[in-house]
Amino acid sequence: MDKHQFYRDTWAEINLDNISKNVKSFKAHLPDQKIMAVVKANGYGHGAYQTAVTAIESGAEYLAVAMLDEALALRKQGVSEPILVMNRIRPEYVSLAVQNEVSVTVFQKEWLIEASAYMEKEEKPLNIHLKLDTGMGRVGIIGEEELHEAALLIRKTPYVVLEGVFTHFATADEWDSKLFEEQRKRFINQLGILHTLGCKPKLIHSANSAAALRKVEGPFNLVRLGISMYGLSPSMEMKKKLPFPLEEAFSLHSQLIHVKKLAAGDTVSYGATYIAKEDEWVGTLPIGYADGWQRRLSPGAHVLMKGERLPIIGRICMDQCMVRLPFKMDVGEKATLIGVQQDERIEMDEIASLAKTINYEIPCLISARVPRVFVKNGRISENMNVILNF
Ligand code: PMH
Repeated sequence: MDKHQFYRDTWAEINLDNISKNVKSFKAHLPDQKIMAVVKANGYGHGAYQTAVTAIESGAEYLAVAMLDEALALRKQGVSEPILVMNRIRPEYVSLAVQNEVSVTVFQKEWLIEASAYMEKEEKPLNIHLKLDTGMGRVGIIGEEELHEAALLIRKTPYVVLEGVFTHFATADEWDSKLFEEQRKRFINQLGILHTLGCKPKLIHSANSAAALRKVEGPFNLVRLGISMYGLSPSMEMKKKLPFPLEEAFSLHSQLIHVKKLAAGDTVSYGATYIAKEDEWVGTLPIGYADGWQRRLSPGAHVLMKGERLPIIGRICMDQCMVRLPFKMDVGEKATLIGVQQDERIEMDEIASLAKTINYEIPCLISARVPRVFVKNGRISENMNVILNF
């Protein structure tokens, strides 16, 4: 059995050509910056490996993930470019990072002390990126004293190379944010302190997609691109001010598995919340909340079939949901839940708004049950089916 094959009638299509276009657009927008492709959380649901390879082919030079497991998975699949783990790894796993040439994020002096106990026998250096908290309030070195201590410790810890220093913005996607400007200034100030302490990292980075789109100013030489590499705007506010078009890479599709005619008074799904007013054609799609097609999307969400917008009716079940059809359609008819059919489009932002969340969350939540079909150079290049990937 081919582990990449899939047998269900629901799939996500990942257009790698669009990811490539987006990376190239950023490269043209910021010719002096290196690009770090953020492929954590399975590439925001788009497939970490395929996205990473495409981003690298299109001009990115670095990769970033949230945790060591994600970095090791990429190494196992043969990715050899530099990878940064942006969250804390346990000090005892430091040799795994070294052996696999994975850079790690440091924001605690205790971590350096503990980790150094595991490093003495290592042949290769440990590359670290020092994370400074300038206002995100998540992780990072805060204040001058902590910064001094960390810098001195880094300098005297053997086998440690300060490859990078970075911070993360909390409000880069809000056009008039004061905090964004304050964070930028604090970071530049802290970089000055590090410099006087003799710390001169190769990479200095602060920008996420939003900051990269609006071109944050400073002595930075790398941007960490996540959401907009996938063709999505970091916020609705930024969407109106994009310096170049972004091409959405993720689309979601299914096919009718059943079609029936209801009579007035017949009901649909759990709770019988939908009641037919007249004779109506209804189709069943094999996608539900266990696939990340959230229950709260109905009522409200539509699907595209034969280029028309049709409403999902009744409650979304675990594996199925129902669509009101304008006329009888055949089992096997394609439905697009996110994406384009003819002149109609359902954007990720529409689904995010119905789910009362941000676009980031929607592809991340489309679960491993939904196979990914990758399109590269205009044709299907491969499939990913995690369920059969034993
Ligand atoms: N850098 C760090 C440290 C991040 O946490 C993220 C995204 C990015 C870069 C990329 O940001 P972008 O996708 O806006 O370009 N992290 C998250 C997060 O933790 N929750 O949502 C996005």
